[in-house]
Amino acid sequence: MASTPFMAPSQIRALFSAAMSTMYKNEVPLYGELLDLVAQVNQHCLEQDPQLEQHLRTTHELERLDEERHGAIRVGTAHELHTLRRLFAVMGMEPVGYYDLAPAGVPVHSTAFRALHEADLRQSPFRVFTSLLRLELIDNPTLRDEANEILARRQIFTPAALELIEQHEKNGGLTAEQAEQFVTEALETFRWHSEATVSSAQYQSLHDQHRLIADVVAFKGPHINHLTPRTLDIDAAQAEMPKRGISPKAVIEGPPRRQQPILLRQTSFKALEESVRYSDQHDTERGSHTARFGEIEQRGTALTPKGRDLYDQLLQAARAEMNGPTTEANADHYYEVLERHFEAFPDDLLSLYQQGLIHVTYSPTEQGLAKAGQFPVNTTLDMLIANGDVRIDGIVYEDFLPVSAAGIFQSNLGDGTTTEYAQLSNQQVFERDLGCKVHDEQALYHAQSERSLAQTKQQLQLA
Ligand code: OOG
Ligand code: NI
Repeated sequence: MASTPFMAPSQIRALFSAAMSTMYKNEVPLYGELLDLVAQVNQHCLEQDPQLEQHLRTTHELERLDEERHGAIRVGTAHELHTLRRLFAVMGMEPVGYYDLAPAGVPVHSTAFRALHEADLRQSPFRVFTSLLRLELIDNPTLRDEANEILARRQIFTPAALELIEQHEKNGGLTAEQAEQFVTEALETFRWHSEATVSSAQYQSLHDQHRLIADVVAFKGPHINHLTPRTLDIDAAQAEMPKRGISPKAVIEGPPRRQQPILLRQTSFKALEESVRYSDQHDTERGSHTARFGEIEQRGTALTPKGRDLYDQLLQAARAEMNGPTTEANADHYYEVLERHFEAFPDDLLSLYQQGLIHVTYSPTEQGLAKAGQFPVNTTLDMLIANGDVRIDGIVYEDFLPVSAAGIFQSNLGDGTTTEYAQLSNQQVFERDLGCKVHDEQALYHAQSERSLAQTKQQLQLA
């Protein structure tokens, strides 16, 4: 390969992810505790389950496990979102998926910035769930104008970051030296600022409209609001949290516990009370704001559209049966209901695959490789799998779930009443603001599966 003077975007992303983790550990000490807890749970899982270890090794997930995390930010204007897209592009992160949170009472729509190709994900799977506030959902016109004005006045990127983004666009990359400077400068956008851009009274009226609106509008930047490590056993992690003085939300979001984990299961703990200073406060006066929290997730296999439809349908049915919010008091009942509904979702790899519910990668086994070039012409893929000449592995889900995300938002915004927003989702408007279309995650998983199949056929010398 021709060498370029530039640092690989995946390497910049890995640097940024590590720098972000260090910054967050300093800002939110409980995050360090969380990393500790997850490392301990993961080690235990790997020791107990050699098959799991084998799977993670085959799929190269093991090597990225300790580095794996996602963060989340919320921005206020189309221009901020647009510039973020350019910033993430420097690190090889592109918008994947469209998430509309308005139906769940959260006035934002979102995408996830991440690497697209498995080779890049392997180097750094770092992702950022990025939400744009939908000010048009504020029903008070005076407040809406005021929020717009406040947002129009702020600049969330440093001049050097903007300059380096331009360099990247103009030259097609950044040198190692520029990349390091870029990481330092980009980090400034995600840092916590305790000085509010608004007075206490303004903060209060923004907050009264929606806590999220205050969080986005009242501060100098879109502080990273959580950073989530990946655990191999979220139930164990959830049970361990209280023992370490962390109190998790009432229930784990997503599918129930299964033999073959699917999609994404998540839990979080409450935001911290931050001391802030409003613009009308004197040196020693302080107010408070809750914004930042901790979260843990367990990732399972990506579902096909057919699998996803079944998941959505079963989750919906379970929630309908609950007929109200899940709380500490009904958590056990909720899990019971959820598990009962999910009995309709096959729970072994082969059935999941045969019924077209999951995305998989194919790889030749030792046994298969030994027979390379000797397979009869009419050999089918199903035969190869059944004979143990080809192995299938579920592709890890790299994305997010809107219902879970809404649950995470809600648990950290306080238990106030949820607003029903009538306005429909608007992917076109989001993409216009973003400056490009979001990638379709289904197409990405499908392409990865096809790549592995082509490679397997080639290795086995099949037509
Ligand atoms: C984002 C919440 C969504 C997840 O993991 O689903 C999220 C936010 O609170 O800004 O991070
Ligand atoms: Ni999250």
